[in-house]
Amino acid sequence: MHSDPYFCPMESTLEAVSAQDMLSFEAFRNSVIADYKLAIMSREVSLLGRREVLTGKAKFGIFGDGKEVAQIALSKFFQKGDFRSGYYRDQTFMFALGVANVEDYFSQLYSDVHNDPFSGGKNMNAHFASAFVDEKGNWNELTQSYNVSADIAPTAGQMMRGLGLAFASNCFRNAKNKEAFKHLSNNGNEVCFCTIGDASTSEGHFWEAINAAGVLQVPLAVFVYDDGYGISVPISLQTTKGSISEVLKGFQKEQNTNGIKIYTVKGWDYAALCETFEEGIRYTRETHTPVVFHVQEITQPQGHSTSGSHERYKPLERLEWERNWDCNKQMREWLIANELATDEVLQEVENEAKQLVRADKLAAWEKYIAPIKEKIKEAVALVQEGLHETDVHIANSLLQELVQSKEPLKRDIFRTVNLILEKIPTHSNTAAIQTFLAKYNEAEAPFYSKHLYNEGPKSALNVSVVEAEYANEAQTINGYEVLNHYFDKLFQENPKVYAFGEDLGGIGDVNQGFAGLQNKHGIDRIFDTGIREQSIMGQAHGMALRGLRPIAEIQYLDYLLYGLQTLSDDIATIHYRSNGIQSSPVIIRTRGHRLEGIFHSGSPMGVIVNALRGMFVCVPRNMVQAVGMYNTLLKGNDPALLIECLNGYRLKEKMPSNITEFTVPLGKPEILKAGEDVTIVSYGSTLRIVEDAAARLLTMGIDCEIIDVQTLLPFDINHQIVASLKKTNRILFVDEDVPGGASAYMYQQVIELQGGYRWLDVAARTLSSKAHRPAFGSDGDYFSKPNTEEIINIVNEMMAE
Ligand SMILES: Cc1ncc(C[n+]2csc(CCOP(=O)(O)OP(=O)(O)O)c2C)c(N)n1
Ligand SMILES: [Mg+2]
Repeated sequence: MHSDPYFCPMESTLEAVSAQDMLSFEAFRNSVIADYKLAIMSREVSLLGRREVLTGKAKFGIFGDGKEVAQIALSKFFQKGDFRSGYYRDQTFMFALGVANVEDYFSQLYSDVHNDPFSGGKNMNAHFASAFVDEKGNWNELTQSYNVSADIAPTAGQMMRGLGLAFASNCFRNAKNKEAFKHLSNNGNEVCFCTIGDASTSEGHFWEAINAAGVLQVPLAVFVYDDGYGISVPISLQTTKGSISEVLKGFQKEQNTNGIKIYTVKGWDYAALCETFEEGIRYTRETHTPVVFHVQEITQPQGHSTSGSHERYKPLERLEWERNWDCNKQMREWLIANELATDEVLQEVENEAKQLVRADKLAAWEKYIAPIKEKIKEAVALVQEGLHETDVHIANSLLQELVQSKEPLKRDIFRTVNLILEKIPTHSNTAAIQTFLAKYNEAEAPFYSKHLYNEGPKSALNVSVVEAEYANEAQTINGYEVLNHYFDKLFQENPKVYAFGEDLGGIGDVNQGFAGLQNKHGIDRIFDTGIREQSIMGQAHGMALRGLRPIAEIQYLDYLLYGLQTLSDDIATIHYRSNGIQSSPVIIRTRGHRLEGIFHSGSPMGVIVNALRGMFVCVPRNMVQAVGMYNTLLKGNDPALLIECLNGYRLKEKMPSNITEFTVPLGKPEILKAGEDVTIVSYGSTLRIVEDAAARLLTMGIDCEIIDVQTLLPFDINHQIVASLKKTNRILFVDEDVPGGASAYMYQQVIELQGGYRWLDVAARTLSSKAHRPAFGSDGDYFSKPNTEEIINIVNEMMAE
């Protein structure tokens, strides 16, 4: 043990004490006092953190005060290999595990891109993450670490991911080839700890996840910190009967039923918390029955965040009650009452804890500010060098503010120095100053944008192209049969691949891509889910974070909106917001574009490309192209959405012989028909309309070049489309999204980004669906979506212009 008996290593206190020591009263006492010290340290972090924001050193702060004791207790039962999917109140939990220390905490509060280990300055404070992948994108030995999935701010979003992280334990426990997963799991014994505030249980996410967990029977431990408020709105307006454990009672597991186990415990009662969590966590670890701990009577001494004060909405009696039932105060009284420590000892512990926090906070600030101050010195020297006497006053008055600022930002340097150059255009050192600014920008700007996608060996963009091969006697079969053969072979070859969704297991999906494959490859790998798109996304996300390769279905593209929050806020941002230390290579498989009816023919591609930056969006025109894209995606670490054409499953295609090997590169359009007069750019099902129109236009003497973009994210990386435009000088973008949707996106990419405007002889045009959802029936389709005649008319207009 450490020489300081109350040493609190930011590590689980139980581990610091040997099993034998634990038996001794002394060791027990020291461990409890170390816990108290950690509670005090964490409280001091909250107090000082708030002050840093109020004095201008940080932009915003949200803290875990009032939740210290509960988190110390729960951290004792968090083992190596376990996962956390939590929210912004968990600092004490993170300190107790050693995933965070005080210095790290403040580095994130200062949005220090160079020293925030959780997000590289991208995420708000108290949004934690631990490394799941190494720099090359390989999964770490997750059985050896405390695993913290990167936090998000949207309330209850963590429930979806938590469900998936827990579900992965089931996959590992049921896996036939355990050897393949040895570094990822210890026989599925890992519990996912999911923390949430009382008010956030009002979200649909909470209920969807709880229901799914009860059905699936996963090792999910949900901790509801009940402080009676969601910002200012009291629990009476949030939760039926004002109690989450009361209303959850119908989910309670009974003999011979599935369900969840529910515990209640007071957030200030250290001994009861330890006892309750020990029992519940052991139970879920062993049985995979989910547990919910309703942690009641929690307080929030500083109010919700730095954005407001709780005196505005909490009644005086509540404020008084919170002061008395503060968990740290209660723990202190409990220590004294049980003769575990005297007042003097605790005072000493408290003083020391506070000093440690202050020193670490200062160290984080110095680390953050010193390089900025260095840059200010450099800038000042460059400005003053060769400064004409008449300009001294103006330069100095601008520099003064920068030099005197206690909390200068990088942007202040750019602003001040640029202002000086604007005001002193004849400055003799202008060139050197501009070089300084450019270099500084070049050095710093990438930190704010990097890691949106994998860039190294696990980038799908670096996957080498393997052409599809066809045997002489290659069969021509239905599109869905191509997929079926493919998935069959894929599941034989790759034990990490799982597939699931509504109607995917028993009947093999609504279009038979998986028909017969559950029987062949097992119900553990190919299975049905309830109708719950959001948590299907979360289920896939958690599995992927733990090193599996899920293919999760959204039955029809129209229903992607139900899963969009998890996709957009969580999956698409995970690599970016964790600064590259976590990856979620989910493949979301869906089918869409034109078929029949308002809710089965949608193609909201503009919504998708705008919401899913950080994912790839693949729009293959047929099933062979789809297979090639699946192969490419499975070699990379980024998440992707792949939309199969609903009306393509019964079209005939030739089946490649190297079905699990050939790849279709992402971001590389394909010219489907060469032509001289006009370039038509499209994707997916609409291409068949475009091809029809082009054939008729050819008989009129107009030769169209048809380009399939193949993927919308990424889009035409090598600028092949502008090369076509250089030849034809006319361009039309066609899709079946609303006007100004993905057609406008393609237009922007080619006309602006690729500089296509320089090659236009006539105005570039877009043709999309009407602004409304598609009306029912084939005529509904004809009059709602772009049709052959419209394309012919537009091209004729363009040729006549
Ligand atoms: C989807 C969403 N809506 C609103 C917010 C703004 N917001 C942040 S925290 C919060 C209250 C959460 O209360 P509770 O779940 O009880 O957690 P507590 O902060 O009390 O610990 C709200 C409304 C958000 N972050 N996400
Ligand atoms: Mg609350």
